Amino acid sequence: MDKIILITTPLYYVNADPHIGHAYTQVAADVLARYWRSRCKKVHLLTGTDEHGEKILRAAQQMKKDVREFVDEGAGKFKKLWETLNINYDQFIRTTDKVHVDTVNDVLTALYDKELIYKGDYSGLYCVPCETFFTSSQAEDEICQDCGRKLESLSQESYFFRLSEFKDKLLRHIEENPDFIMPVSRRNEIKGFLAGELKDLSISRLDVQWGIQLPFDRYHTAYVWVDALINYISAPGYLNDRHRFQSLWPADMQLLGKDILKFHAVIWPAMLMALNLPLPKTVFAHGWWTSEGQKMSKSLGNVVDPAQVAGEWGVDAFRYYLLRQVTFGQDGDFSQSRFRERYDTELANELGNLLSRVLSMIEKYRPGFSPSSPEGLDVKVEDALKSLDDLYIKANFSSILDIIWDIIRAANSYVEQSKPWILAKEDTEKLDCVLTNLFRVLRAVGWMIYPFMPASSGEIFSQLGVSPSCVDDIRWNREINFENINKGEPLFPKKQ
Ligand code: ME8
Repeated sequence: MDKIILITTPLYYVNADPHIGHAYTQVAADVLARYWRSRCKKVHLLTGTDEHGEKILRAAQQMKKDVREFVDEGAGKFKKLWETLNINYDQFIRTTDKVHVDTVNDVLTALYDKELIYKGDYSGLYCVPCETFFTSSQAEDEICQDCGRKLESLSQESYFFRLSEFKDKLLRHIEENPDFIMPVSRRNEIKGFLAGELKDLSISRLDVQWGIQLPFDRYHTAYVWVDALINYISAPGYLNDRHRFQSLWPADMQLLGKDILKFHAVIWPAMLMALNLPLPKTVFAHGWWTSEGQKMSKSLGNVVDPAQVAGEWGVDAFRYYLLRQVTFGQDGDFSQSRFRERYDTELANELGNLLSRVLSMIEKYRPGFSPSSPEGLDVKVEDALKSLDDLYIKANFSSILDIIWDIIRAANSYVEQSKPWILAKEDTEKLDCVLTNLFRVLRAVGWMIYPFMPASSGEIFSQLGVSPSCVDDIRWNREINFENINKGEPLFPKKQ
């Protein structure tokens, strides 16, 4: 049975409107999925929404809405945005889906039966907005270390997962699998965390009305994080379709922000170990976006709305900016002026202009010409194609875009140096060679930008009059002809 590449995103909380941070993870996941599909691999992109817990219930109550209606609306907002941003996901799971709820019940029962869950007393602090527990010594000032808000005291009976038992096994796994946590800085962070004491995890709460009741004690509700993490196996069919599950699990790439790395690199793998399931190949924690140099917040009014930016600048330009602006793994800042700068320089002037000038010259000087045996920028293109798989495995979007733009810039310089407008008068043989090389570069660039900017890639192909279906169709020595070129509107029109 062929293993399908499984790429996952976090399940986003439905209480807030989606913003640039959510779009970031989502676009990155979509770029990876599109690339591997374009390499003829089977891919499953899993995403969804996190809908249980006190935070969601409180938000619904504040809006005076029935909680079910509230979560439906919330999930709808994410789906709508993913459609706008051209996110081609394969599955959207909601933690309120029946199959998910049944799977959580099944998993918790199994862990309880294995005596990996036991009853005890929890006394400590809890952050409702982050749905995170803290001990008094972790937060002496009773302020949440993650969001800075006031913590609530909790003292109640609770069920615990024997997380502490997995500490050594986790450390060994991290040591033996350098790609398990990426980037390296995050891996070191988790190793440091695990070097300290690892306590058992409280996995249930009394008096939470909106959530999954523990199958072995209905007075208790499952901790939302335990509930939500299980989606990664409930969605592929752990409970209801073992065959499908085996073709999908383990995940190849679990993408998330650095804020929730501990849940994914400590709690989640320990749960998988407890279930005797293989661990994901890679958990990649990307960095954090701010807006114009500040933390995004409703009160500051600086929350970046992806639909609004994409409406103003175009979906592809937004997708490009997200992965171009920041090295994946590092923090980033959204700024209108930098967006404009990249749009004008890299998209309109460098890429858009290359397409437009090359097609103008072909139309003007060599309409209908079908050249043979060209030479020129071939090495750059072929080298780039060879290096892509490895860079995509590492989610190294910046290097991929660097390589593509290096080719685009080289092609623009080649136009300047070879001066086709003079060759048209003096050396038509050389002219043919130059235009052929440029056509080949554009065909390859059109293919290489596809994962990032699918619509622009389609537009380049349509203007070139080609329709490649796999990488072999755009290789340097694949035949070309100028007969079907169809110069169209600028790819990235200049904006006022
Ligand atoms: O944590 N910069 O959901 P969430 C970069 N439900 N990425 C950001 C971001 C920012 N400013 N803000 C959000 C949850 N993100 C849980 C997850 S998974 C089983 C449960 C992205 O709605 C980033 O991927 O708070 C981050 O990890 C995620 O949204 C948090 O989404």
